[in-house]
Parts: sequence; C-alpha cells; structure tokens
Amino acid sequence: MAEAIRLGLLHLGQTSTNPSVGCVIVKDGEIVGRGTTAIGGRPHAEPQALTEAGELARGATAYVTLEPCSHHGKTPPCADALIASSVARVVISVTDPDPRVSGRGIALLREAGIEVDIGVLEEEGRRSLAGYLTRQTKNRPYVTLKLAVSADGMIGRKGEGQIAITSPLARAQVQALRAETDAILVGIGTAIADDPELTVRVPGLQSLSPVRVVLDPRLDLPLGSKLVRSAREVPTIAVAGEAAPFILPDISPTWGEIDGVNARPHSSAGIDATTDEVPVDASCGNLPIPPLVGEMPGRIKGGEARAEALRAAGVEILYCHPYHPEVLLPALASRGISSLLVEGGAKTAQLFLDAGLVDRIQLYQGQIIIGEGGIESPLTKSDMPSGFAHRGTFMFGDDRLDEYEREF
Ligand code: AOF
Ligand code: ZN
Repeated sequence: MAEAIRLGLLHLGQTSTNPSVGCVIVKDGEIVGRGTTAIGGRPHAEPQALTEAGELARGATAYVTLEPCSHHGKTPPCADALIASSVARVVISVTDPDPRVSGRGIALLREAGIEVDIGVLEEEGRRSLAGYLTRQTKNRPYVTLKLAVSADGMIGRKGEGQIAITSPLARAQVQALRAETDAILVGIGTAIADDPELTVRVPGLQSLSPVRVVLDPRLDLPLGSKLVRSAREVPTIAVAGEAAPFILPDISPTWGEIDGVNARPHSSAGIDATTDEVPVDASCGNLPIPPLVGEMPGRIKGGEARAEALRAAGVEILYCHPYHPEVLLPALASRGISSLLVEGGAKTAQLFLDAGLVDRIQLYQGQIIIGEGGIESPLTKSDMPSGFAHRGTFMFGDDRLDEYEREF
C-alpha cells in the first residue's frame, strides 16, 4: 500500500477533479503491475495496473489507495475490471465518498467472491487524497497556507516589493508544492507590491503552473503586472465583488500607461447614477451569500471597462465575495479546484485563518533579519492556532520548513 500511495502522489495536482489514485498488483510476493490515475484524470489507476499485470493478475492481490469505482462514467467501472481479471483479493486504503461509488465498489467486489480489506495505511492514504476528499466531503478545496518568515518573525518590509526571505533552494521547494496544487491565491496588496508571477519555474515542472487567483475586490490588478501579462499562458482569475466596481479610494499606484494605452479606464470620473447590484457569479448562486460590504455610493462607469480590459488580457473575472472565503472556496471547488495554496500576504493569510479555512500550514523560516519597518507574520511557531499538529521539520540548506496540519 505504501507503494500504491507513492504512485498516487506522482500525479498530484494533475488529475482534478479526479483524485490521483495509485494501484499495485502483487503476485507471489512480487509487484507485477503498477498504475497511477493518468494526467487529466483518466484512465483510472486500476485498469493500467491490470494491463501491465496481464494474465498474472489471476489470483493476485490488488492494492489501491481509493475504493475502486463502480459507476459507468467516462470509463467503465474499475470494480468490474478487477472482477474480470480474476484477482483474488483487493486491499483498499480509503473508501470513496463520491455518491456514485460510496461503498458500491466494495459491494461489487465482495459479491463476486473477492476478499476485500479496507483501511490499510488509511491516514497516509487520506493525506495523499486530501484535495479530493476535502472537495467531496466539504465542498471546498484543501487549503495550504504558506508563509516565509524572517529570523525576527517578519514576512516583508512595508513599502518594498518582494524580499528574499529564504534561499533559492527553499523557493524551488515552494514551486514544487505549487506544481502539485490546483490553484494558488494572493491578495491584491501582494499582487501589486510584489508583482509576483506565481508560476512553476523549476526545470521540468514548468508546465505544472496552477491556476492563479487574486482577491481583487475593486479590480485593481494592473494590466502591466506579470500576472496579467502571462494570463494567456496560465489561467488567472480576479475575484471581484464586495466593492467592485464601486467608488473606493484608489490603491494601485502602478496602474497607468501600458503600451501607450491608458490602463486605468475608470479614473475618478464618470459616476453613473444607477446603483445596480454587484453581479455575482453563478457558481456563487446556491450559497448563502452574506450581504455585500463596503461603501456603495454609486456605480462607476469605468468599472465594467476595467473588467473588460482585464478580460481582454485573458483574465477571468469572478464576482464572488473576495473577503468571504466560506463563499469563495465552494465557488472555486465548483470549478474543479480541489487544492489551494494561499501565498500572501499577511491580511490574506489572516482572512483564511480567521475563517478557520486552513487545513495545512507550511512555515518557512529564513536567516535574514528584517528589523525596522517589518510586516509581522500572522503566525509563528510559538503561536500556532489550536487544532494543528506538527507534521515534521525539513531543512533546505539553512532554511527550515515546519509543517502543521489540522486533523481530518
Ligand atoms: C478509481 N480509480 O484511479 C480514480 C477513481 O469522471 P470519471 O468517470 O473518471 O469518474 C470520476 C470518479 O472516479 C471520481 O469521483 C472517483 O469517485 C473515482 N476516481 N476511481 O477507481 C481511479 N481516479
Ligand atoms: Zn475507476
């Protein structure tokens, strides 16, 4: 089962909305077939392992990290494939909460006379399927909060852009984490101050950049930012809502002339007398939406133009309550996002912590001292929120990573 879990992890972040499942077929103490859910989600793990095993599957034991499926989806049921290959025993780590399966896969196998064992290495199995299980059972992605903190507990310096808190080795590790995650999220403050790319640039993993999500209530994302400029290559979502496109103080000094075009279509003029409701995306529709917040003195004519300019650059606008993660996360889940990495800054981290919607914390500690003008980290090792268990410490050169996870 440990080998099946290892195989499943190989395609983490590349199979959504399907889970990345691992399967091994063992005959007379030897592995004769291996499978991992294919990139994109299909074929499933079991038929691939069975194909490799061929005739040797007869009388063998199959180890699979998730209960084999029983439904006729885009592929025939894996339980049927296991039965047809005459395996004698199936060992399962985690049962499948998908209502189309949910025990039926196990029942089919048992009815066919196959011995079935359940719950082997279940904790490790659940961890390997955390995104899938969270989306299925909680209707939201599994949320990892990543923070890089200086030796004096700061995450940056006010008024400055990106500061290298950890070394390139630790930063490459963060990119590897991005590669196995469906989406990555930052607040507009970080998007403007740091002008981050939020992609995976580790050689060999470049094609695995996740969807980028920016909490951008007033649609302040600069057209000249790296995020917008690369939006055609890497899917990018600006989450607007609460105040967009209403009049609020401008906070985007970098928004200006880009390629000779005035990239700030709303300026401060053009107040429309109407006070239309903020459009809310359909994926927010079934949820109890809290009242919109912020001042709404009137609709700004340029607001929609600003949205249009972003759309024309390839950014998707999602009107969906950026400051209510309990509403936004299900909307992201409904778009197939099973895992989310929250990467900054302090306010965004605090928003998710306050909502109790962080499942895992990755706290990097670098050697640098920031001192004067530092932005304090919303948490440090000595004040972890309750409910988080320390999972391990990893060293990347002199930088230290402590991982904490909420029990699930
Ligand atoms: C398995 N083995 O490797 C995976 C499974 O849309 P479909 O038809 O591909 O079905 C998706 C469902 O299949 C998914 O919700 C989960 O229940 C199961 N995923 N099952 O037997 C696999 N990836
Ligand atoms: Zn299947």
